[in-house]
Amino acid sequence: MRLFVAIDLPWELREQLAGLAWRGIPGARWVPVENYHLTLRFIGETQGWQAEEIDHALAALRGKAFPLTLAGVGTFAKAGRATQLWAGVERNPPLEHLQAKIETALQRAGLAPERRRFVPHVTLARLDNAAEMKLAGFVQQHNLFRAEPIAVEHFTLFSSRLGKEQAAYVAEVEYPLG
Ligand code: 3AM
Repeated sequence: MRLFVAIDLPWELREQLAGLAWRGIPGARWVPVENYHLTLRFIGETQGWQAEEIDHALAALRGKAFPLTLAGVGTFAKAGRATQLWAGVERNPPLEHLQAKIETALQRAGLAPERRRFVPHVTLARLDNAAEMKLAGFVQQHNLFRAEPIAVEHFTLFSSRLGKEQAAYVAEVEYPLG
């Protein structure tokens, strides 16, 4: 099973994000509204027994509910090429704290440490050779985007099945935050 841990987003917020999707960027593959999420930790392929240990570790974690606000848009690039267009997250120490707790729990469950710095975001589109000018225009246009705050009251272990067009995500387990 291919797994990741993420924050599931309420429908109202998803619809607001979908409102940002814009046809004017050739090379952008927009994420469908049902797939929007905020990744806390990518896990990857796991065996059944390991998935169980991961579930136990996450279930044992005690975290607090907190508010979260999506704001701004940006891009990630690899080797000078933009690969992802995303909506950002306002500075959020409780979110970082939760992410760190999840990282610790998963390492205890036997996963290798995540080397990449946590940059909270919601991917809006994946990019294949998208024109820089169009991306810059998009970022400029939506720079002031700011959603209503949401209450994060659980986090979710998702499985992901890679499809031809888009991945299909299934919420496997929800872990409540107190
Ligand atoms: O939340 P986003 O969309 O940024 O790109 C994948 C997605 O990120 C990422 O995990 C999230 C849920 O699928 N992902 C996929 N393969 C990955 C890998 N090998 C990966 N992240 C790190 N390493």
